[in-house]
Amino acid sequence: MIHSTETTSGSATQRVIETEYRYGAHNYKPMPVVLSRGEGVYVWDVEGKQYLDFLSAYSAVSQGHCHPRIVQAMIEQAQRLTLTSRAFYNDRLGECEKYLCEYFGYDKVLMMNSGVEGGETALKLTRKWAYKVKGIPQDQAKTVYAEGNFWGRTLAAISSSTDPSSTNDYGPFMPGYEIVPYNDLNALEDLFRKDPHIAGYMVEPIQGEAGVRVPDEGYLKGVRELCTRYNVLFIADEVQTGIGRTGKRLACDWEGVKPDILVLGKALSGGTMPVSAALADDEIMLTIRPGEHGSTYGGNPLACAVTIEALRVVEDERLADNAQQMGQIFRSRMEALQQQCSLIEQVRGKGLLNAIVINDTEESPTAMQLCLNMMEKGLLCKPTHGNKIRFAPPLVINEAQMDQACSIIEEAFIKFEK
Ligand code: IF1
Repeated sequence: MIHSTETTSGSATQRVIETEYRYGAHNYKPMPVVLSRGEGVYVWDVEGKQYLDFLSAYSAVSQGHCHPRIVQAMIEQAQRLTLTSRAFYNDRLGECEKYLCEYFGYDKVLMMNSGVEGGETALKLTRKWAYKVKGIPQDQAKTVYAEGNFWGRTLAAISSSTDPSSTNDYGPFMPGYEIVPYNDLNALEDLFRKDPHIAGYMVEPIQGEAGVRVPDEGYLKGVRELCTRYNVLFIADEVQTGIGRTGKRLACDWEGVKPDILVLGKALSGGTMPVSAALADDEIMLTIRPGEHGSTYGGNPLACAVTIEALRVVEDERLADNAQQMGQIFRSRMEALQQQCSLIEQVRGKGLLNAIVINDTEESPTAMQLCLNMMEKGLLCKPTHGNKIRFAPPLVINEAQMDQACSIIEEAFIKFEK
């Protein structure tokens, strides 16, 4: 039932956990900490204890908690106009669309809210394009996904999932899907060659949920080449990897490739509200005409104001470069730790999207025990798939903070090893 550890015996924490447990659906099992404030890389719990946040709300809070410039943009816009729907124009959307298109290098953008809606938009665009441009017969279009993919929780998204905990008892699923092993260009080409009805391949440049799986160098370039050769759309899900997280503006920039459809979310709003976007050039984007797709909140003026400021912060504070540098420090410290710690099977990641794979089964409680221990020492993270721990702090982290974090992680591993 409810986790109880030394750190949660405090009554404020326990009360909140019990209320959630009583009144909230049990669709999550959070770490036993109740947060009430955040600033930069730090968060504080209801008991007043300070932590380094090494999850960043699954990479959404890249600009740091409550970034003053983003919060200010949010307040100013909130006092002026928050929502018009798309029945009317608002005076912020066009400006934000222009900024996004110029920033990422596409003709057009379609703004939505959650990341999964960005992915859904990409998929709908792909199907429209399949029928109107590629000439696939009606209802025959197929889309391909990588094994271990994660793009959200809707039925369209889980229909591509290979993780039973996402799909169990949710069927029937979306037709027209194919699964291909990740990081396997030959398998992808076999699929493309066999099936002329394939319209798109949606892929994460680094698989987040799968435990930060980094493909071989050249994979994204290979995907780009195959997609071009077989006239298949390359859809990059950069909801988690985008906007500086991996040390470049986009993870695709590491291999200098441009996807046909780019999906963004999470850090697009600096963790203040759900904002997502699908970007593409006209040949693709203009296949959707008025009335054929949308959302009440998509492209709302509040989201637009926040998005522009969130991206400006990434530029002005050179957060991608910082992610690259801090990530290098992190991985070299953890690789050194691995030398003296048989518990660590692998250290992997790029920029500030990293994971440690524990040398144990997925059922083992080791990773959770390590995370609880780090939590006690003032660092927050969470296991994924049982034996992997993801480390993804806000990109604003500085060297002293990274040093402190690495020390906490090292202590936890060394203590456990003994
Ligand atoms: C949950 C993990 C991360 C994503 C990619 C789209 C979406 C996500 C690459 C959808 C969302 C989340 C959602 C969150 C847990 C989480 C996650 F733990 F599953 F593995 F980040 F790594 N594409 N990722 O990672 O975005 O609709 O949620 O805004 O509990 O579902 P969303």
